[in-house]
Amino acid sequence: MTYTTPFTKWLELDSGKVKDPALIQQRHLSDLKGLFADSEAEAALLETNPLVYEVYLAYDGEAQEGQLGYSTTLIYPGKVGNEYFFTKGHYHAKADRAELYYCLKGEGYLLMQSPDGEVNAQSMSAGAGSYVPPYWGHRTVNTGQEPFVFLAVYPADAGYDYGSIADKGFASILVEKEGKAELVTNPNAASRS
Ligand code: S6P
Ligand code: ZN
Repeated sequence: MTYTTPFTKWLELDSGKVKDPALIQQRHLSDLKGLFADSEAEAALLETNPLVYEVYLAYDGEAQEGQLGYSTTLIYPGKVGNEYFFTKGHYHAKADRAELYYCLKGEGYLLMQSPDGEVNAQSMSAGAGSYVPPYWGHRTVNTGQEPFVFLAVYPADAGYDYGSIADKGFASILVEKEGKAELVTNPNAASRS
């Protein structure tokens, strides 16, 4: 038996970034193509192709059962049409793996969807510790004016299943209406299923 040596990674509270990350992943709008409801607004914004979010991986737990992975995600403020910037969203490849999100900065929502289509949206701001139960697909959405930053802690063998959300989207989306975030039915979700 070999034991993993304990360690500490620093999460910089001002920036939301991890010091000495194992990996930085950047997602521009082109990486999310087809996911926003307003395809004309999406095409127009693709000309400047803004950075939508970044993931700072602290540790991947070598994808081993029993280990934990953890990372921070920074979603920048912005919208495509009236729909707020979001992460791609995924189910876990090992679907029964749960996850914990802890908000460090900004404001947004953790949008979840069960395999039978039930939608749940948790409002998050600094201090919120929101739980993603086993089997629920999850996406985060920045509904504020500043970066929305959270720590994610998850079983290292959870993995990612992006396929069904990329194909069908979430049943609900978060849009700005009269200056406020509102959860509405995704006009494209039904036509894609
Ligand atoms: C991993 C966890 C997060 C996301 C990150 C980006 O299980 O849920 O670290 O990977 O927020 O989202 P996405 O949907 O692009 O992986
Ligand atoms: Zn996850």
